[in-house]
Amino acid sequence: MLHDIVKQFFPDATVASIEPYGNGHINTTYKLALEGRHQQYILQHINTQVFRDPQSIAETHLKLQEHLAANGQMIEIADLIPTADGHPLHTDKEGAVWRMTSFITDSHTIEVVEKGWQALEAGKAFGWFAKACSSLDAADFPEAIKDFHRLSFRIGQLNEAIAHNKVGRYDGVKDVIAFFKEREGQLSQVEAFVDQGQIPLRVVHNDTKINNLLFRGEKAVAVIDLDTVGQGILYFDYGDALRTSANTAEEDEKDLDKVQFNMEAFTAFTKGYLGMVRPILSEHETTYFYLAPKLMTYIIGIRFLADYLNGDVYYKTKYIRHNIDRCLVQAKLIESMEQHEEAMKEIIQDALMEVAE
Ligand code: ADP
Ligand code: GN1
Ligand code: MG
Repeated sequence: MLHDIVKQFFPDATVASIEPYGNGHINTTYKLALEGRHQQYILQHINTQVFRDPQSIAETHLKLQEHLAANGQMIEIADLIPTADGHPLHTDKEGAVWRMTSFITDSHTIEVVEKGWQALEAGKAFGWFAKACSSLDAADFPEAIKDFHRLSFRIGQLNEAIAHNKVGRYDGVKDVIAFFKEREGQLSQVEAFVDQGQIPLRVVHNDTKINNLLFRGEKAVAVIDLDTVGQGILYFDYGDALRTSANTAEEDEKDLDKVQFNMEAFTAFTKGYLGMVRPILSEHETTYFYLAPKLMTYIIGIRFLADYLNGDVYYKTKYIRHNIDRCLVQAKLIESMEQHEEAMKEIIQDALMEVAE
């Protein structure tokens, strides 16, 4: 079956190997090797429950490819490989949608940042991506998923999940819900600030977790998982990247004692990121940078919680409590960030001064 899909893209090639690959939570990903070719490929079954308009994400990919190639490309993105008859995606007889991209040669992902250089490289790479996209018009890049990082929308989804209590898990997570409810007010300020137009809408990545970045040796070389690229604000990318890059443990670590917000990684990432984006920042845009990691960790935390309450219908899970384990890690990270809030503000200020000098 997978071989038939490959034929749509490479009719004359013979498959040498095709294996499930990576740790994505949304699409189904395979690494593909063809006989007689050094170049390898990534074949993905697109999750069309999540991405309702796959053609538009393919168009975004092609627009980005063109734009970044014209921007002295420091960081790569994978090439979208069309089908043999020239379509950017293949839809099979069952209606499943498939995408082929080039495998970034000799690359690997990191799940947990263990060294300062990894965080610095990640900051520079995502910062470069933001800067390179800053000349694009956000109006040409609608969100792939509406209100993807809108806090009030995500809170609404959580409230619905609580009200329906579809699979009877509510009683077991009342304390976790209370933890998130206590913090709603403070974080809502950021959304109001955005709605008042105080900070610009840009073209951003919208899913900058650390395993959406590829390393080769000690260099970050490619930004991947471009499905969510579209309108958003820099806080989304800076915050979501730190949620994972400055977590001392895995996103689903069961031993919460191992989960801390890693200030060394935070500092290195911040220097790398702000060093890149400083020239494009507008007057008010720096105001809430320090809250961005907490905002994004909160948003993803309540999305895991809502999915747990809904019976695990959105994220891929490996066992029954997987989503709640992920959620508890986000809560622990938020507590740890709160302890470091003043230091985070100072480090951001210092990084901004450093690059301004
Ligand atoms: P998902 O949306 O499910 O997260 P991704 O596009 O992030 O899917 O792909 C899942 C994983 O596959 C990535 O974390 C990475 O390990 C690997 N991967 C994806 N695209 C490439 C690529 N072009 N080159 C090398 N590895 C890739
Ligand atoms: C999903 O696709 P992936 O695994 O890189 C999700 C992100 C979440 C992340 C949490 C389209 O990212 O928003 O932050 O899981 N992507 C989508 O790990 O929902
Ligand atoms: Mg991914």
